[in-house]
Amino acid sequence: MPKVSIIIPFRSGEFFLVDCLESLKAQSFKDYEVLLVLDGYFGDINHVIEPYKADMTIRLFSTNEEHTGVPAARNVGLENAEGEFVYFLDADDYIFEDAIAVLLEAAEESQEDMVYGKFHYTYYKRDIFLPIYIEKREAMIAANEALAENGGDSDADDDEDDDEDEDLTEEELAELESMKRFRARRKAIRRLITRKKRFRNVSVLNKLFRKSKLDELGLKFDETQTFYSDFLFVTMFLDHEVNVRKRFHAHYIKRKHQDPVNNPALSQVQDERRFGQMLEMFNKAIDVTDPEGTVRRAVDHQIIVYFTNYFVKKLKRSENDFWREERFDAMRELALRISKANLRREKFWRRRMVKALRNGQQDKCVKLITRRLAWKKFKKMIRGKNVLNKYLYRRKYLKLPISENTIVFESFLGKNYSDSPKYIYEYLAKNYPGKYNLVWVLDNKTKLPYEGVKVKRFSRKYMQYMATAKYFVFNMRQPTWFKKRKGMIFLETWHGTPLKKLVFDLDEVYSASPLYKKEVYKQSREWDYLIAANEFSSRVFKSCFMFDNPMLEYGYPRNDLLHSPDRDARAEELREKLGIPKYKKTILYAPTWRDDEYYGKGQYKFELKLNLSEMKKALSDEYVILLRTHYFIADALDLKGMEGFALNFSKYDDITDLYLVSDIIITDYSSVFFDYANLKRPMLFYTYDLEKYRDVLRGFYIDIEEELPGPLLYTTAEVIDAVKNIDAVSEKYASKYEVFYDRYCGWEDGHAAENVAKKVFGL
Ligand code: C2G
Repeated sequence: MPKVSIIIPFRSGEFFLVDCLESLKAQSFKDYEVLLVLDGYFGDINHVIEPYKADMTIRLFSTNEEHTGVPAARNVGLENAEGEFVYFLDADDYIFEDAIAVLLEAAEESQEDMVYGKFHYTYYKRDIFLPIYIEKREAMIAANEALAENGGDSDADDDEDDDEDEDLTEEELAELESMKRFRARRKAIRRLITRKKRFRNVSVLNKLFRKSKLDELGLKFDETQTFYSDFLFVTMFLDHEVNVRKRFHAHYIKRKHQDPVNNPALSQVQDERRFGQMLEMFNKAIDVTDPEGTVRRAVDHQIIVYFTNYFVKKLKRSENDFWREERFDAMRELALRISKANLRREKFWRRRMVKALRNGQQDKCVKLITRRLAWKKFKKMIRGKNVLNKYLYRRKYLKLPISENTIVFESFLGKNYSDSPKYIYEYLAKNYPGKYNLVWVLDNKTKLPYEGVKVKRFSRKYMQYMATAKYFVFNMRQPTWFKKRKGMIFLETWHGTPLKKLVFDLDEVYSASPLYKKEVYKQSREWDYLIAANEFSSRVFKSCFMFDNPMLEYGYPRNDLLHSPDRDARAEELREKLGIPKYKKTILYAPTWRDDEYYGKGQYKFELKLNLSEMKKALSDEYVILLRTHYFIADALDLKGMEGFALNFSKYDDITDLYLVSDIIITDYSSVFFDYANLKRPMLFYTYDLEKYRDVLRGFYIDIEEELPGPLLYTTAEVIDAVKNIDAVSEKYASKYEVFYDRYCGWEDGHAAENVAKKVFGL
């Protein structure tokens, strides 16, 4: 008989399940069985679990037609579990390699009925999350140890100090023990129910239950509950005199789903039945729990929080009678069941709201929440002016009429004057002077070369234009709060041919921004046109953005200059303007950013891995190097000692100018090479972290070893060698270059801006 039965319901997402099973395979504790309960899954499960059968016992079950859903699946698991303990795990999550061992040790040590561990939430898959987290965890353990030495408790486990109990009589010891048990249970109720920000987060996961205790209590999951059966299970369990303990060194990683559009987690499902089920759940919880007990207090608190934080807001916003009548009454019925003593424990503003509800005073509820929201907004407003501007956007500017001839241009979030929006703007300004009101969102000091207005991002003027312009030409996503009004036209130029997988083509999202897929889905619905520089981009964009509107297949406006007849003359001028020594050749180094190295949202780190002093020694007689970091990079390059050899153009507006003045480009996984290829000049790829970048962080659309028209290089020495032998390198890659050029630059004819503008503005 195994010691522990691990119950995993499974419906979909084999990719997730593999990570979950990998984490079980890595467990230090081996005496467990896995009960995998299929629930409406029709794929080939054997194919997924076969590789794990040698490492663990996996028993397969499935729910039947009359009993479906996660609660039913868990009940099947409970009925068939043979272990002394049961542990619930979700197929899309994974656990630390010592999680089971840690919980079990505590459970056995002092005859616990349940031991619970800690949760972490992440979008990351296992092999990304673990190394990052382990580093953090070690620091945390060290901090906890230091704290324990100083007599603190913090988040460390509740290890009771048994030494102090040595002089006590047996009776006293028993009493002390029972007090400790009582306190541990009360703490658990607070942690596992009361303090959960949302009641739907009350969960059976990462808890090791003694099976005999569950049998004794006759506990099962409520199969009528699709959404909240965990809440009932946990409240019912804790309402009994059970022995529980926490073990925060047992880590459970809860995967947040980053594709709520195609693959929502249960908590992301919008379902009309939720409200009814919630009421039923709370009513049942009230029915079965001790009216005077701590669990009941926790349940009452969750009802109150739900009403005051969520329901009243719905009530205020909702124009439909559903919330105002039927639901209000049902909510009132429930609120009448809250115990007076428990209500007294709540904050004053909450108490008032619940009282109004209990009295059936709907208008008073709305008045109270309106006042509270206004107060909160006011507090926020006096903290930041952007909030005030956004408020004006919503309340005032959106009510102004749309300005039919205004076009707003934005490139790289207002960081510079560049990319396709720049060339579309220049085409319009040169060819249709005075016809449009041209507005640039620009945070730097660049002066517009033609007519137009400059506004700072998030300024009041900007908000006004965002609310009233008819046209928008952006190369990145618009803000999430942007409201596309009827009649507005949004041209998304995007900012490169995709090499790295994007949005809906990504299995995983590793960037810092949460809810990425949902956001992009909403935003891309608002794009009326999208530009594709080549047939490949057109195909990828349709899939990665789930984009169905017109794709403008004219090449990239930003590359027009690279095909212009006067490009050489322009390059000469630019070299002088940029201070590039006359008789030197130039290498442009333009790497991309790394998803996993950041300080905060949009603030990425960059460590220069090219050894510039070696390059200077070997190449400075003939070359200078132009350095250009990605616009997300917050780190400034340290170029001490590199004077005369390395020039930093990271803040320069438009990279197209830098392409023009360079003889060779070195990049990595940046889309810059698709554009640079238009010049047919040599390209080198310094891909020192290829495996991590391609296989772990991103995934590529193309096989770069096959397709790239230049060598992949891994050390500075290799880069120097390639530069020294650049003619031989070019010759070696000549035929690949031709194929590459046809594929990715074939549509470029120097007239993309014109063609796009004619189409979008009906010229
Ligand atoms: N860029 C730049 N300097 C760099 C890197 C990039 O000016 N050192 C500009 C180029 O115009 C490039 C664009 O930013 O084409 C996009 O940069 P990528 O490195 O390709 O990365 P990312 O911003 O993630 O965009 O489909 C394109 C993808 O979305 C990639």
